[in-house]
Amino acid sequence: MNNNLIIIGIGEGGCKIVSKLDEKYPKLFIDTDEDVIEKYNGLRIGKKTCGEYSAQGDINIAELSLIESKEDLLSAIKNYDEIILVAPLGGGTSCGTTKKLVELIIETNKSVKLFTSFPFDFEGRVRLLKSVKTFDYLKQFCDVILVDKFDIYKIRNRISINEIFENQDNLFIQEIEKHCNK
Ligand SMILES: Nc1nc2c(ncn2[C@@H]2O[C@H](COP(=O)(O)OP(=O)(O)OP(=O)(O)O)[C@@H](O)[C@H]2O)c(=O)[nH]1
Ligand SMILES: [Mg+2]
Repeated sequence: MNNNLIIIGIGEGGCKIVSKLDEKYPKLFIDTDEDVIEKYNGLRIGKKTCGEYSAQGDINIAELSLIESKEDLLSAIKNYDEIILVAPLGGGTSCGTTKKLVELIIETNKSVKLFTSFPFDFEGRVRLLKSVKTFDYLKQFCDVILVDKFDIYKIRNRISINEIFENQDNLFIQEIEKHCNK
């Protein structure tokens, strides 16, 4: 493991996954959503841009939020030279903030890798379209590790959405651990 590595969860899904990773990793939780930030003791971005709300699915709002909080982010990552981002795509924050954060990190000449996933079919086409556009953009600029989607058809019994995401979290954790233990 690189001693100068930090793992950053972006958006609600990303923060939840990172919260489950081993405590030995330095971590940062970022979101536009005040409740999520309170839960994970993270950094709320875009206070002025979002007001009392979060980006609520809006990629542009999430991009502006990161721009608003650029200095806070730069200061949070200044002592690290390898940045691992964890952001399942589909949300406003996970797409918009990740785009702008990758651009920002590249400007600092630090190394950046993104662990991500596409939304499940049951989440609908709007989320999928946002994710595909964001994915295509991001892979031009950084290493993107696309975590396989948990195969819900493998399970014979009925499974709740929470259980699906718990399984998906485990797939993320395995991939991230594999990378960090190299
Ligand atoms: N692995 C995992 N993925 C999740 C979880 N919750 C949501 N996701 C995935 O993450 C994508 C983005 O959802 P969120 O993280 O809630 O979105 P957000 O980034 O907070 O975006 P906004 O709320 O729109 O600002 C979804 O489309 C899901 O595919 C979770 O608990 N675990
Ligand atoms: Mg959210």
